[in-house]
Amino acid sequence: MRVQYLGRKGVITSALRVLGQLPAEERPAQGALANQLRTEIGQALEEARGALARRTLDRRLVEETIDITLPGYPPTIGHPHPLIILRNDIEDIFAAMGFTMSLGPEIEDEWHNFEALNIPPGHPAREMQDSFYIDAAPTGTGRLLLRTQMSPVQIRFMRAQAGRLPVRMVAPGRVYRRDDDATHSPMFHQCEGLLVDHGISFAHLKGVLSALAHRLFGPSTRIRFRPSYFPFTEPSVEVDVGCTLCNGHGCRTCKQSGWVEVLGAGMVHPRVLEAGGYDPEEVSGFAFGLGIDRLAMLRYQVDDIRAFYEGDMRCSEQF
Ligand code: 2U9
Repeated sequence: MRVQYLGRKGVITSALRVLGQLPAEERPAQGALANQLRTEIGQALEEARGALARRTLDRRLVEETIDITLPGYPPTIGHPHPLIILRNDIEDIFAAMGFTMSLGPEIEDEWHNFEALNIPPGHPAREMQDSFYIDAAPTGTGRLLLRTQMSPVQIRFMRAQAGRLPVRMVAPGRVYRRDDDATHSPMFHQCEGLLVDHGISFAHLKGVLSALAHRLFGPSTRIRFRPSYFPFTEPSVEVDVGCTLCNGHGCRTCKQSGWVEVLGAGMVHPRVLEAGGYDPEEVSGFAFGLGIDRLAMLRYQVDDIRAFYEGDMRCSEQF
């Protein structure tokens, strides 16, 4: 409308331009009229422009209102790691059976990590290829290393108990070995347990480990014991559970056998009891060790241990 009336070829502009062609006596009146029209149209246009601008602003204010009463986006707060979920479950099961928890140091000495466990100098498990030794001056109890198992924690616990009975404890935690592939990580998790008292027999061991398997994998889970060897237990067994994935029919996880190995265990070796400050003529005990990572792979059907160590939230959030 501005162009139509006030533009260079607009109605008012043209009227002003032809003033000169009018008779002289008409010019002042027509000129005044045209100027008045130009002013009024100009004002009307300004008003309309202002009204449009206000309307646009009003509409934007309505459309772009932020409703502060709506719930916000929840912040990302992380998720328990599957290994920690399983470790907590194991801790709860043993706590319910009266076991105390003990953690111990991750940096150990050779005496607690090997010698006290009946693994003498020269034993292949002590080789540099298997263990992470620390570049520091040896202590009175041997070189320092990252613990390769949770057993030294139990030696420390027994010695702190100073002969008191019963010794009934579990030690869950990180252990370190020079291994790195789809089923081995240089740092992994174990839970070991120990019960020492008068008259402890292999039957007690079977009862406690059956209870563990039933609570972890369900009451119909079967377990079986196979003879084995560990320096710190005699006799020693490896413990299998009926494969929970195929119900014992055979699958990839159990290598078609229907059974998967989940634990090692045995009656504490007399020399190990002695190293802990207990008299093997007076008391006996059983011990066991399980790999938490391996158990988690089985429980959650994860076939590469590295999935647990990549720190990808999309992995943890599934459990
Ligand atoms: C003391 C006495 C005895 C702990 C034991 C095992 C058997 C065992 C392995 C399971 C899978 C380690 O992670 S793994 O490779 N452990 O088979 N551990 S008996 O025996 C002890 C410990 C402490 C004082």
